[in-house]
Amino acid sequence: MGRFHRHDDGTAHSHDGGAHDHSGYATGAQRIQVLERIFGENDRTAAANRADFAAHGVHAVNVMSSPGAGKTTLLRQTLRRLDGVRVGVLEGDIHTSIDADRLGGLGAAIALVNTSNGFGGECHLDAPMVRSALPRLPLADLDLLLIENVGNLVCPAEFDVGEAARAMVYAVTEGEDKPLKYPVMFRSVELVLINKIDLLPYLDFDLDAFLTNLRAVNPDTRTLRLSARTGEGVDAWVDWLRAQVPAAAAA
Ligand SMILES: Nc1nc2c(ncn2[C@@H]2O[C@H](COP(=O)(O)OP(=O)(O)O)[C@@H](O)[C@H]2O)c(=O)[nH]1
Ligand SMILES: [Mg+2]
Repeated sequence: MGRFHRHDDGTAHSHDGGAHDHSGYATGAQRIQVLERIFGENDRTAAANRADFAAHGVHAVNVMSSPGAGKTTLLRQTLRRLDGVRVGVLEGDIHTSIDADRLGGLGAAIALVNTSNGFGGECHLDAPMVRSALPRLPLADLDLLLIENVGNLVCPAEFDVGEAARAMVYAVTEGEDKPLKYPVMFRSVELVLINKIDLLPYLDFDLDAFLTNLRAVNPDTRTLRLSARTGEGVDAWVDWLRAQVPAAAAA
């Protein structure tokens, strides 16, 4: 199902595009029915996930980015700082356990979802994949669930997995133009973590131009600047997380 994409207007298309369609669905009407079924199933399962998170008092945050922007590095820094908060990590990875292994030993319950296991090597997590991992997480004993999505600036934005909030990591090495090129992703998040600021002296990244592009597609999103490498600015992100977990904030 990763081939299909939903647009903001509710329509959808496949990766292949109209000219070379290998989907096997001959007519537009038949195709739209299939897409409606796929997204309908996803949204129903997302609602079930959301209900389970709420029932257990778990605040779920979907963390997205392109590959290599620094999600796992930031989550390592985050887990070290979240004392007093009972944290779980749902690690989405196409094939390996590399990231799940990197996050071990820091006090968080971790559940790995390989999207290639029976899911076809998907470029994103969807709600059924997240649901499949819930039995492996001690939801009753968690305050916060950090979901590391598969690295991709397109597909993850289009699948509700039942999260309460969405954040994305954006590395300054990715240039200023990506909000304009991938508006669905940038529009879908309430927080953009501008990462790798330790590299700014070596780059020609124009932060003001990036922020202008970001505002053009999402005027409401918050931004924080940080370096998951040096730890600079990470506390503000951790404060943002704590503020969303009332029990932990009070502790
Ligand atoms: N210089 C620098 N490198 C970083 C920073 N954050 C992550 N990296 C590096 O970027 C690469 C990809 O990071 P990773 O956390 O695996 O990204 P992910 O694919 O989004 O999970 C690794 O080599 C990290 O060490 C940062 O703030 N500054
Ligand atoms: Mg990672």
